[in-house]
Amino acid sequence: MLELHQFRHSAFCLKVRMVLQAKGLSFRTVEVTPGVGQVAVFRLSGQRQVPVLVDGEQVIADSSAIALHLNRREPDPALIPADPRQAAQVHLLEDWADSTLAMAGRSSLVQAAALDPELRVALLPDDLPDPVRSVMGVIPGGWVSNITELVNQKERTELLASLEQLAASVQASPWLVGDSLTLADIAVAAQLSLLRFPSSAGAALAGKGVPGLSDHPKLQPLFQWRDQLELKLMERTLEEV
Ligand SMILES: N[C@@H](CCC(=O)N[C@@H](CS)C(=O)NCC(=O)O)C(=O)O
Repeated sequence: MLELHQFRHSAFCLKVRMVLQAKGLSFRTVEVTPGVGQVAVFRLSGQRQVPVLVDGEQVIADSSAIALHLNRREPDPALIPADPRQAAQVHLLEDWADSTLAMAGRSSLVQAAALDPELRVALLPDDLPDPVRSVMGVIPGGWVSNITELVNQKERTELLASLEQLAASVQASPWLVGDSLTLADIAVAAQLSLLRFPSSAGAALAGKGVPGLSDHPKLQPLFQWRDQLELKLMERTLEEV
């Protein structure tokens, strides 16, 4: 059985779960505790970040490397198009999602959580005892340890412009590249979870996110596209069971 070592609310881990679902592969998740739990991740994979996939004897770190591994292991449906032009577009979009979108999404979410105790508590791991959760909720701005985490206005404007382009694209076609699901759709949809959590994030977080973006009228088609994609992938998993 495939084993995914993850943080539940990490967008990179969501990306891998979506690839596994698209391929109809069953897997089990191992929840890693941030900090202490990463020592075991290091022993397992030689580095401390999640996601890490264990496939029999093979241990693979990094969501892009895992996606490529799974695409080779289970070629159907192909998440990377055979056509080299489309394959290049998928690669570039995935790279944009994993770098620019991931960074802007993360800093926007940290900033939103610093201002909103309820969001802060909802982001904590489920297994924390209640007294700890309530203390974490009231520490004012305790989340923002570093001023570089704060998004500046220019970054926010550029992020919004890119997201508006994507919203227009998904209104024209549900697939960002070509005419079927690719890794580009999955990588973008996964990172959007930081801006507005999908229903798979659980009741405490679903629909919550970064004010000004999660509720931006021009971005609603994009979040609806993401929700539809998540539903399609969940149905695919149920069909396989
Ligand atoms: N390039 C990596 C990024 C993975 C990543 O940033 N993982 C974060 C969680 S979202 C992590 O493990 N952070 C803990 C740390 O850096 O110590 C990928 O695509 O998998």
